[in-house]
Amino acid sequence: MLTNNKNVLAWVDEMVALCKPAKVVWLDGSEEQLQALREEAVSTGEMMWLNQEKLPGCMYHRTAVNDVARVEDRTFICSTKQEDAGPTNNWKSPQEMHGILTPMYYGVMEGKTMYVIPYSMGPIGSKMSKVGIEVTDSIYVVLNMDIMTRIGKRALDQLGDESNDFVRGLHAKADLDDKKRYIVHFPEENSICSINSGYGGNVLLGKKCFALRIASYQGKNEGWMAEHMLILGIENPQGETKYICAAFPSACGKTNLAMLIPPEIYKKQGYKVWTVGDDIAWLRQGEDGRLWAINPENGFFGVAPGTNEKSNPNALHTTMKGTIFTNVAINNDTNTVWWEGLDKNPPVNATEWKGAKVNGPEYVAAGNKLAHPNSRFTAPAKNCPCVSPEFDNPQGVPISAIVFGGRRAKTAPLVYQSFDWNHGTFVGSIMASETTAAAAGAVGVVRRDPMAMLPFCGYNMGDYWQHWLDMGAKLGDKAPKIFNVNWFRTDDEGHFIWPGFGDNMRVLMWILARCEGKADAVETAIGYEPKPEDINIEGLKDVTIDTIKGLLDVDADLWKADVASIEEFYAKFGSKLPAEMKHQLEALKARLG
Ligand code: GTP
Ligand code: SPV
Ligand code: MN
Repeated sequence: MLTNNKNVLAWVDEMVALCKPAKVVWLDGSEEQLQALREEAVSTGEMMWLNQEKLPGCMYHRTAVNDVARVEDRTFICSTKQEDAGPTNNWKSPQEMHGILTPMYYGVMEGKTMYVIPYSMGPIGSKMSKVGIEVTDSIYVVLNMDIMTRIGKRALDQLGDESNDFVRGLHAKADLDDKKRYIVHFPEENSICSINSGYGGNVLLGKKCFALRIASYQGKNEGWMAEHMLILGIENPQGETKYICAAFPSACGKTNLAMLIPPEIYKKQGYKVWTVGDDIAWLRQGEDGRLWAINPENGFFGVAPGTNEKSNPNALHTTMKGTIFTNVAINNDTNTVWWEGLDKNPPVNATEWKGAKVNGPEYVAAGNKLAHPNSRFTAPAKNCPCVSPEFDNPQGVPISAIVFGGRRAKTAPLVYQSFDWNHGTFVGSIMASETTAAAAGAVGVVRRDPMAMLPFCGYNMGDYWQHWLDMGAKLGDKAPKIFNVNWFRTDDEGHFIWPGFGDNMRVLMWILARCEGKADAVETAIGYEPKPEDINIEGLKDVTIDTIKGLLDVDADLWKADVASIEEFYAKFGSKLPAEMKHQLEALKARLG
């Protein structure tokens, strides 16, 4: 027995009685147990070993073809009152939803093994960490949770023998029937139910389900924040490190920014970049009054396509051992992996992500993709060449700046700073971005995605904005400064104008200079912008000061059109829209003239 905690034991008994597995296995976190599970998954064909010389410890998994991304239309927040889920979430009453789910789970694990995974979100021993238990019938889930969280006895020890403060997660693959797929959160019951999926964000219940949807609700009640944010540190030549959090929607560049390689001009001066997190931040006011962040995760569940030696060498190196690849393509000559954007040489002897053997170059030339656009790697954070020395620090790191951003072909400029925290909250609330392959549905459609939390806020988004305002009031003059960036402006031919990736550091340097009161700004209708000459373009080939001027241009007509769409969006929240947000919108309108 791994624990004497009666609450845990009683809940697991209840799950066993419901799902009726043939066998129950508790994950203790030992390497022997995990290795035996890897071998078992290989023996059943659920997973495959990759080339163990080139990619030691790395494995491959293919999901069902209908099960490759998060499913927002099948995701529910089941609070007692519908208004507590709000207009941006699907809702059913807990009673009705349990009525739907319970029969689906009844006997769902007959003849199978139930794995009980105790895990900690956040470093063991941190006051900011929280424990969850996930039960699942999938070894793939177990092995991913082992990389993404801190699993095993240490998590149960952290919980202790008495506490009932753990998030209950029930996952069953069932038939992988997408019509019966449900990703359901009961914030008031501290529980999550997932069924009929085997894809990451739907089934690794510590991640989006707990660390964002349930945790955002807990954060509102307990006075802290759970955000869809990367955390990175920039160390200056004097050895001082400043930390930035950034919220971008799914597949909009968090992993890439978190692991960026400084451009030569900064590298040679001695600047370094450290990765604390690439997807989720939990933020709390520290004793010193500042805002401190931990990364609740222990690994990276990153987008594979587009990752290469030039765009993100740190991510690439992170995936070279102990990594699980999902839905990428296989090079059958070497038993290694390939995806669009890795290099220009698709393998000739390839297996595409759905499992068909194809001639890679011909297949790609015919307009097909070898890897699924949302194919991913699950890699241990400790592999990352630039993982922060503070990664496991139970105190977290102090945050100087919060950055919002999305994919916008026009409207949003390269960077601007909010006038203050409340205006910054407004800036976050009006974020809009083109949809990506990270969620099922159309790609490239602009939608409002406040704080990059549209699919992840576990309660009414209006209350969430109020919580942001309340946090700002608490932080006072110690609050981080808030900025907005856009790496994705395009020219008339649809090409990205800004080089992005490592060169994004040039923008972060202006942001940090602003935080330290060392850079000037120009006041515009939407916020403070850099003087074009304050974005360092030294060493950039195709970028001139005029390019920067263009990237910073604020088109009043586009913004007026945006205001109309913001008004429409805000109207959905009725009386839940904080008065302050209305004032902010009116003030923007006035400034636009
Ligand atoms: P999730 O894990 O889904 O939350 O995504 P993420 O925000 O971590 O996105 P990620 O860093 O994996 O980037 C997704 C895609 O955006 C990749 O295809 C990248 O190549 C592309 N991308 C990232 N940064 C930039 C950038 O600065 N410029 C351009 N043009 N593309 C970028
Ligand atoms: C995202 O979609 O924002 C992700 C991947 O980070 S998933 O875990 O699938 O949600
Ligand atoms: Mn994400």
